[in-house]
Order: sequence, then structure tokens, then C-alpha cells
Amino acid sequence: MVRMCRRSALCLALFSAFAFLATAQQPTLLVDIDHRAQTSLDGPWHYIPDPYREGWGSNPDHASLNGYVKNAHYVPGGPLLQYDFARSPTLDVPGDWNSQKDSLFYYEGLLWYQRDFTVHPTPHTHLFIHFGAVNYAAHIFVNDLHVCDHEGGSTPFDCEITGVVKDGDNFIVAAVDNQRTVDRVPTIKSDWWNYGGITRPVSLVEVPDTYIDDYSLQLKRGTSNQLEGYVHVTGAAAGAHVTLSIPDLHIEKDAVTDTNGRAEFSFPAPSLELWSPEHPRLYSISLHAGPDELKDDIGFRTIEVQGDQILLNGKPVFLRGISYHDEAPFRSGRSWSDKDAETLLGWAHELHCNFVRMAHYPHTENEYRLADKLGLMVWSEIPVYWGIDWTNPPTLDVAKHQLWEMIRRDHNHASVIMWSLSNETPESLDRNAFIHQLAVEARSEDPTRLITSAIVTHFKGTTATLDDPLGQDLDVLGYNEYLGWYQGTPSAIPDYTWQNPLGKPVIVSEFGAGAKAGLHGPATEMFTEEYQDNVFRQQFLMLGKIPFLRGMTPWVLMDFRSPMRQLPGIQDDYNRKGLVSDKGERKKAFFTLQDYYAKMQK
Ligand code: GCB
Repeated sequence: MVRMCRRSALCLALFSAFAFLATAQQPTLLVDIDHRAQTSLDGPWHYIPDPYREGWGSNPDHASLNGYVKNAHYVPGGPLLQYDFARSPTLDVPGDWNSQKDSLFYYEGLLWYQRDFTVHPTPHTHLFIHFGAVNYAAHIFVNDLHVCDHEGGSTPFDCEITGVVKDGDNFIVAAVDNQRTVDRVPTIKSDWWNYGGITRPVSLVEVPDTYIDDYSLQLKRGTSNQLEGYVHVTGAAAGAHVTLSIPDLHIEKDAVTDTNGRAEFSFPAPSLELWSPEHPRLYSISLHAGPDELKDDIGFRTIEVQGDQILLNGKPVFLRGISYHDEAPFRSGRSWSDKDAETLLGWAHELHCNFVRMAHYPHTENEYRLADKLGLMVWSEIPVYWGIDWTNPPTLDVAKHQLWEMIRRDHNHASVIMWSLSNETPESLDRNAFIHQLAVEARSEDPTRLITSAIVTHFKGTTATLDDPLGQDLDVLGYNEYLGWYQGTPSAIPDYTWQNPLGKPVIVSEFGAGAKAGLHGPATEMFTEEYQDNVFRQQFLMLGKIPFLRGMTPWVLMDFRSPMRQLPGIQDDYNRKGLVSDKGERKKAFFTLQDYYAKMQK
């Protein structure tokens, strides 16, 4: 599939049809980007909102852009052009546009970004612009040339600009489009804010002419002291040498690339200390391939299922989790900084979690890095959410591509123990077929991790039978339920019982209730902290009786913005099911969950 194509006339000409094409070749996506030397392109970028899509000009296939791209530096007195980037206001990158400008709060559509940059390219190198994430579609131009496109709002991409840039001053234009459409992933309706823009950092990355674009190093399945993996070197001839060293283990290994540039490793590591929440041991590793070197800090652990148990490093584990959105504490908007990650995961740590569900799309990579360090296991998800366009091949393509990008970016994080393929998808044969293909893709990309999904729990009377056919494709069954909030009263929750015909491990991947921080009243009054707290207490009575329960990720760590939540004075555009408010106030249920998890640890 081609979801990001690089500069070429053919690529541009095929732009409007590219969703229907399939190729075996994935675009370059550099792993471990934060360990590479980068020149930041963060900071103020000029912007022009374009609700009528004027900048595309008259040609619908974008091939002759006569709008905001050509002559991005409009000079007054020159030909009539009714825009001027240099005199246009700026938005901070990284950052969504909605939370930066009141006028863009509800804006969805096309918006043009522009900035200048200076570069002095070195001979025999490749130069990329790395985008951490752009929501949702991005069309990138450098010095008036179309260099790449990307679809999918929460995964990274690298645009190659070797040969396009001049020594000295250059400029970049990014057309960013967050229009919700039926065929996109996510689709037109989701319970979170459709934050638009260049939401994660942007940088220039220069690599040698042969370079490591991907590597993997993990414990061999079924062992605790045998490491295996590969290094992929773009541009390397067969037989090129690759070395891998892990100084703390006194390991130095050599391998040679095959005709595809791939060098495989497999060797014993007898004194390896395994990564776990109690002992999140990371090892510094370094890889050398010709002129290229890459360093990383990674951990090693096994994760598997046995019957209805989840085994971490061969021992049963209970996942004391919390779900959360990638939304910035205190200031709202998309989270992207280290400080945001520290606050969010700091709260999870304070709750005595050993697990987090990063809902409902891949979060910033710094959260995965921090989870590695803190010893938090991670559920990582793609935004196949509610009613996707199941029978539309381009929709499947883009879902698969987001899955591929998520796995590619994060497959060396020991913290990630499961990939989630979907959330609360309505049961149908088309849905089953679509997610089955995602499961096949995930297993072939990463055979070492577990596959899960969050499924809607349907109760018949007071019994939940966990028999959604989707479960057949999964290793771990996630089930969401809102007893005491959308269904039934809190006091009835303990009467519900669960059956698990597939016999797989089960996580209750959502439960919760809304509460406005500081609103107090009787436990029967919705939106009070007491009501929410009572739902949690009653849930624990029920959950404690499910013999095959292997974890939970209550909904949700922090209040988050959602246009679906309009109750004045209470919601005001926020889903209030957070245990912490968007201003960082801890609600009663925060302490109840903290206490519950603390007791579980003993
Ligand atoms: C759900 C969804 C989640 C919503 C939540 C709610 O089932 O998975 O995205 O935000 O319910 O608050 O209703």
C-alpha cells in the first residue's frame, strides 16, 4: 500500500488514486529517531486556514498547484496572489491549532503551514524531514516541489528531501487536512477532539548514504536468555558488516547483510536481567553499519498467554491499569512534551498501576520511552473505533498502514506488551473480516507481542457472555462495560456475572462514570465525585469475582475534550470520566482506585 509516497512525478500523478494501489514496498520510516542527530524545525510556522480549499487551485488531482504553494514567498507588487505567508499569523509547532487560537477551536478542514529553514547538505547523505504526527492528512512541499503525502493522524513519517533542498535558505509548505470523512480511520464520529495540525515535533534528519532504518532485538520466544533480531540497512550491498554491542553484557556480535540489506542476529545472553515493572532494567545497545551508527536503550522480557493467564517473564501477572488519551494536562490540546508525558504517567504510577492503555491511537513516542523507564506495561492501539467503513479497501489500507507505522515505531519498547486492533466495533461479518486482516498483519509484523481489542460487553439479564467472534483473532480479550453509568444502577453492579467461552485472558478495558471535580452530593447523584466513586467501589465488588480476569483499565485517567459532551456547567466540551480533572485535581475515585491497586500489590 502507498500511504506516503516520495517525490516523483509518478507519485504526484497517482496521488488521487494511491489509496487503491498496493505495493510490497513500505516507505522509509526511521526507527529510534530520538537517538539520531536532528535539526529541529519546531517553533512558529505561518498559517493560512483554507476552508474552501482555494489553495489547491482548480486541478482536483493537485498536480498543478497554483495556490498556496508556488511562490510561497509572495512579494507585494508581484503577480496577483491573494495570500502572503510572511504576513500571516503563526502557530506553534508542535501543537494542534484548536487549542492555540480561539478562532480555530472548532475548525476542521484544510490549513496551510509555512516556514523557512536553512540547511547545508553534506555529500553522500540522505536528508529527511521527520514528522512525529500530523492530523490527519499531510501534503508536504519543499521549495514548491511536492515531496510526500501521508494519511493517519497519530503515527510518524519521514519525507525524503535529498536533492530538493539547496545549500542555504529553503522553505517548506505543509497542507494539513483534518476533515472527518467516512472512509478515514478514525471515521466521522469519535468521542474525542479532532485536534488538527502538526501535533508532534518536526526535524531534519541527515543519515549516511547507507543507513539503518530499522532494527529489532528481543528475547527469542520461549527463552529467557537467548536474544535474536535483525538490523536493516538501506543501501547496503549483500555481505555488508553490521555490529551490535551491549556493553553491560560484554556482548559484541557481527553479522552480514543479505541481498535485502538485512542482517540477522541470534546469540545467548546468559546473564541478562529481565525487564519488569518491579525491575525496569534497560540496556544501552549500539549498532554500526558502515558509516552509520545507532544507539538505543531497551529492555528484554517475554509476554505470552497460557490458557486464561497472561505470563510476563513466564509468571502470571495481573494488569493494574488505567486508560488515557494523549491530551495535555493543565493546558488541554494534544500532549507532546516530556513534561506532559511525565505528568500523565506520573499519575498512573501514583495510582500503583503497572499497565496503561494508550487510547485510542498511538501516543507520542516519549510516553513509550518513559513507560520503559518507569516499568509500566503498555496497551497500544490504532483508531479503528466504532463504525469504520468496513467494506472499503482504502479504509483497510489506511488502518493497516497505521498499524504498520505503530509497530515499526514502537517494536523495541519493552513496555509494549500488546497491540490493540480496535475499540467497540459493532459486530458484523464485514467487521470480522476487516479486523481479521489487521490481526494477520500484526502477527506477521510482530510475532512476539499479544493482540487484543476492546469489545462492547452485551449483558443478557445480569450475565455477560464474552463470545464476540472477534475474540477468535485475539490473544487477550478486552471488554468495555459501563454498568452504573450508561446501564443500570451502581448498587446493581455486584449482581452481574461473566462467562468466558473462549477461555482466553480477559481485561475489562473500560468502566467508569462522569464526575465534575469539586461537585459533591449524594452517591446517587450523577456527575458528583461521590457517584463516580461509588461506581468504582461497586465495580470492584463485581470484578473481584471474575475468575478469569487478568487486568483492568478503567476509563479514564484525566478529563478530555470531546464535542459530544455538551452539558453546560458540568461537561462544557469535556468527557468528565477522568479520575483527575483537566486542571490536575484528583477526584475521590482516584484515591479509591489507588487504594485498591495498593492492596493488590501486597
Ligand atoms: C466508550 C469509548 C470511549 C468513550 C467512553 C465514554 O465506550 O470506548 O472512547 O469515551 O465510552 O465515556 O462514553
